[in-house]
Amino acid sequence: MDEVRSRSEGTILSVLPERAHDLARLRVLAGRGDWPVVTVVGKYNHGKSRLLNELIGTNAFAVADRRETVALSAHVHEQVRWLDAPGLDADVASGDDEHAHRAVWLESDIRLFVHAAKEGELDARERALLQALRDDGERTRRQTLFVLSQVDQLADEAAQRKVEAAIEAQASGLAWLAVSSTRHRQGVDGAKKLLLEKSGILALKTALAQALARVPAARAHEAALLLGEMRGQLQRLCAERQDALAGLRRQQAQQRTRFDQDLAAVLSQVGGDIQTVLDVPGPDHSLTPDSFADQFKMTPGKLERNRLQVAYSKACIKIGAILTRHGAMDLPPAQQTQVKSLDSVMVAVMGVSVKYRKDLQRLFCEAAGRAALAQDFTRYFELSADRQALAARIGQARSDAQAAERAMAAMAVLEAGA
Ligand SMILES: Nc1nc2c(ncn2[C@@H]2O[C@H](COP(=O)(O)OP(=O)(O)OP(=O)(O)O)[C@@H](O)[C@H]2O)c(=O)[nH]1
Ligand SMILES: [Mg+2]
Repeated sequence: MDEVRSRSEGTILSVLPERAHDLARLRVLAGRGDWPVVTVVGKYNHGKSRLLNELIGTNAFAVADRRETVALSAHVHEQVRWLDAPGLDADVASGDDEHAHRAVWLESDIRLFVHAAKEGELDARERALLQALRDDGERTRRQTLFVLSQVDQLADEAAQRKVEAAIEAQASGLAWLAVSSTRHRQGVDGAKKLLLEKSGILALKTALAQALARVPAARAHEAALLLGEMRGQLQRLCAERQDALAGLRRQQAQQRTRFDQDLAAVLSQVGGDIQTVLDVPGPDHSLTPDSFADQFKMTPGKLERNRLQVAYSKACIKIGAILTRHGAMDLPPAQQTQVKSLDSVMVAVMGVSVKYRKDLQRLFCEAAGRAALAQDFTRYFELSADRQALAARIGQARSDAQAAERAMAAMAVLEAGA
């Protein structure tokens, strides 16, 4: 099943590359049996790891007075997967932010946004991230709890109110939970109820329990949302690509119809013209060969051959005009020769030699001759650069449309596994 899913993801990804993250998230969501995931997010040294330790009651995560957490570490406790993530900022090259990003955006159901009270206001980066998380919450129903940490480091309650007011001004309507891990630890160790309460950890646990209860519904909502968005996007894409393909095919057919009509018209016209030239009474002098003595004289034979040559040239010019109009004058590259003047479709089809009456008759005035000409010219028309380019575009459009259809079919696999 997993292999089928991977293949389906790849098929969709090839068409919707911008959905890579959503596909990865859907894969996480499809791990139905998995515990809800709670992660921490915030700047380094703001007390994230220690907060998690207090929440689960063991020192599962490393705590230090310096940049400590550098990779993701997870600990399952009471049917929740707690995920410790590195702090944001500092060393961009280290890849810590990538871990944090993965925890926040890919793995977690609930985010604890941790900000140390002694730092005062949120900095620009924290504000942007908090806003992104709140926006995401609106959309996906993934929850973020804002935790003001290390409040014991402030002088008094008034100082705490001041910080809270400053943050409230930065992020209106934000609900926060003020906590002190230190107080909580002291409260637990000394069994001091008042300190425990003042630590804010109990209130945070209560808020977390409520948030955890909402996770199954939130996950269902998020999966349906992402799948629905992708299906809609693919539906539009399939329709667009089918339209594009149909449009190109229509263009191809219209071009061909116009060419066929123009060619049939010109062949019938030149057939008539030539028939008139051939329909002169009397002997066919064109067949009388000239003697050496006639070299510089105008003979009936020469006159007749000239007349035929002119009629033939006129026919070629008329046909040539149609070929030019339809972009079919030049030979396909494979057929081109050293002699550029011979590299034309006219020459390839008609040849260079002067025609005699019977040749002209056969070529232009008999149905079979005209059909043969039409067939030859049409073949070169289809081989012309523009027609070949259009055929290539149609091939590409067809495979694009097929890729979108395949992605649509692959959606069903993901939907079945959601
Ligand atoms: N006074 C006081 N100090 C705290 C509190 N919480 C954490 N600290 C201290 O702050 C320092 C940093 O704590 P960590 O939990 O390691 O901080 P972090 O946010 O995980 O840091 P990184 O992993 O580097 O991102 C440690 O020395 C902690 O003991 C608190 O509530 N009060
Ligand atoms: Mg840490």
